[in-house]
Amino acid sequence: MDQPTAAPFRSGYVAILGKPNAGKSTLMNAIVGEKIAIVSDKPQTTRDRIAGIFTTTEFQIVFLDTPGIIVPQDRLNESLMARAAEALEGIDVLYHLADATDREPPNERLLELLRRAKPRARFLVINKIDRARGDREPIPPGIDPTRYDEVFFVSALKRQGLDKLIERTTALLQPGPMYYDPEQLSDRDERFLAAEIVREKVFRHTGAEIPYAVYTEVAAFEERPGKDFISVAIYVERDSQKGIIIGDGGRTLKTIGSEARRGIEKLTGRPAYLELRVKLRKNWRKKENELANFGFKPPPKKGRKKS
Ligand SMILES: Nc1nc2c(ncn2[C@@H]2O[C@H](COP(=O)(O)OP(=O)(O)OP(=O)(O)O)[C@@H](O)[C@H]2O)c(=O)[nH]1
Ligand SMILES: [Mg+2]
Repeated sequence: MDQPTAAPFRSGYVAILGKPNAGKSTLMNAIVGEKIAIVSDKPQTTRDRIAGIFTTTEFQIVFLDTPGIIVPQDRLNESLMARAAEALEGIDVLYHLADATDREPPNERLLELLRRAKPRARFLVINKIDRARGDREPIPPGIDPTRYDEVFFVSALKRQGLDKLIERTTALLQPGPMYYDPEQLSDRDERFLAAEIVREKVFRHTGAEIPYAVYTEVAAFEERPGKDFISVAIYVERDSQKGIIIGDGGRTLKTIGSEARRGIEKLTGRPAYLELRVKLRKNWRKKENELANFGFKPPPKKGRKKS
């Protein structure tokens, strides 16, 4: 029987916001203890708001990983910034994640979002301290630590400083419901995550503009006895990009495929057969209807009053 004195269950939302490549997805994965969000050494890897869920018997924290904030130059990026902004609504704690080795101040759009967010607490989380030089303060220029409720120095990669960060976050949670099943680690399903895993391998095995020209989508995901059958379409915007992804004698695509299959099997815990098809969607990043087909909504119009 429950002890009458037991503390109530507590829960809350934490958004992780910062520049591209700061390590937001790495941090979320490290806390949740599972690879939820894809990670790469190239900026602008994350394209969506993705929840990672951390549950114990006493509390549940829903972490929201977001696309890295830039001053957008095209429609796709406008849409990504809108997705990041949406993640800030109704949050309890905001982590501003900054890279200890960054020598540039935050950009205008990041400052604007930091101003606009109304969390109950703001944490400045300085990441990659494993790479910071000992002879200088590892806080990037243009960031004033006194504007935050607390400051943390962590390494998401080496899992340093995370216990204290979680402890302080937990202390701020209020009594609340269990939003997700305790076994659930993400708000995204296996289909979404499988397409993301393929995109991560494209990021890893191609260079220059190719990663940004790619969109991946699951065409089939069938749980079969013995082996799941999964088919993923890799869309590119120019015909020449097809050849680069396929590679000499199909070598690049083969590597992408076998690494992605292993990643998907790790995620689902079931053996899988993975089929990849490279397809052309001419200039999809420049076309409003193609962007909409891929789920990238136009950003909300500015200056319009809410009815
Ligand atoms: N040395 C070091 N590298 C890190 C650390 N955290 C992340 N990285 C690396 O930084 C790169 C970017 O990591 P991501 O987690 O993809 O960064 P992100 O902020 O999610 O990037 P976007 O999704 O593009 O906004 C990857 O190569 C990571 O391995 C850290 O604590 N130390
Ligand atoms: Mg990311």
